[in-house]
Amino acid sequence: MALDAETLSQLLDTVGRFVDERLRPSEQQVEDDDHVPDALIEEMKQLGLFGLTIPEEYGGLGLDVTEEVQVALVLGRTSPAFRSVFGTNIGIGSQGIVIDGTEEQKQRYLPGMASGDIIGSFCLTEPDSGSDAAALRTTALPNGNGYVLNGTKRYITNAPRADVFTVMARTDPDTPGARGISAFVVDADSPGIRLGKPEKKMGQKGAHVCDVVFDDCKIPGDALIGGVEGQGFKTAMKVLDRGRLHMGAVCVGVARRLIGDSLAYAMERKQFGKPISEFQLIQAMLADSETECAAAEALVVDAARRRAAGEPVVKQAAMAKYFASEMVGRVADRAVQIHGGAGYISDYGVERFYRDVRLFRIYEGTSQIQQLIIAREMIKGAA
Ligand code: COS
Repeated sequence: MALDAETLSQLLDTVGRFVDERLRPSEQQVEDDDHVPDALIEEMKQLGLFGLTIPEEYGGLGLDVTEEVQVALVLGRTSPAFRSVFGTNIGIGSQGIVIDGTEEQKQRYLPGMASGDIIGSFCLTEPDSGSDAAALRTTALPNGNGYVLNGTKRYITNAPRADVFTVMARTDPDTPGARGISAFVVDADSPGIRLGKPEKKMGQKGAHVCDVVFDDCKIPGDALIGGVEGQGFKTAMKVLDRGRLHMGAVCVGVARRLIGDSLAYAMERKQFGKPISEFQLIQAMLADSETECAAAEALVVDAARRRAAGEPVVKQAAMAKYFASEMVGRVADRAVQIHGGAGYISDYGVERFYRDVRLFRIYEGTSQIQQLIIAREMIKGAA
């Protein structure tokens, strides 16, 4: 644990107040403008949200994964787009450097990421390689003392605002699959990098993704994460393991919000002369959501505790992300149903969450990839 119980409780209170008093009132505005106001981003910086998981010696709070999960549960109480502002800095955009970077790379990038002055982003997915991450085709071929990058990365979260990318690329085109892949930390202003235009998305308005195109982009040799070639796929997988626990916690947080909104609505809305919460068919939906949410939380918290204790949690992280993201999809669907016609109208915000949570079953590994990982770990364990 990085924090003592009292400090953690204060942090959770502070983040909770910020979520309830500053972020929730701006949800609809962010949806309408497709933009998170700069003033809120500044407050996120002041609160230290960009550095939650970055080690203290590099200016962050250095939360361990159990503490990170607690904060993510609180952040889930509002639109996921807010979390996305700093989500890559505390997750996939920084953890490659935290986990496998050289001391020089850590000193160069982590303090700026922790303060929010440097935005990090993670470039794994490509037009022809999503779930099959080891099939990526971007190359990083030797060039003098460095490398030259060529290829296209797709759906890259926060790329439009990024200052630095963690890029997985093939250093050895003759070695197919995972072994030929290396990870690099690449400054966004390097010559030869071009951004696509931000994609129009189903939900999570205010969070932006676009293509990142490398066209003879020359980078120095010390951009290689950890200074070792051929380790990039493993770096990406380790980053995703922690990221999946974080996402599981966010899903639980969002589900709690939707259950709270649904319960409040059901107790207030009257039909047939009484609040609809008194009807057993509504109660069944509330009860299913509450139970599934508690189960997901238990899974996430248990996986985080195991990881913090040093256990390998590849299977547990996949189970937590899989169950929690599917769970919040069902909870959001029931929330729309409980709200009835109002659930379909944007003023109530429920339809917005319904669209927002759809992504949780896709990014940082689809549900089908989580199933595959879980089963493979089971078979490996039994063999
Ligand atoms: N931690 C550390 N190392 C890992 C690992 C993990 N979680 N998962 C795999 N590895 C290692 C393996 O041990 C193996 O190493 P060796 O070659 O030394 O044995 C290597 O990485 C290759 O692993 P594997 O053979 O399992 O790779 P596969 O190509 O079969 O695929 C999956 C693995 C499907 C699990 C992977 O491609 C994946 O997670 N895909 C989804 C990608 C994703 O989440 N994308 C979302 C976009 S990024 S936001």
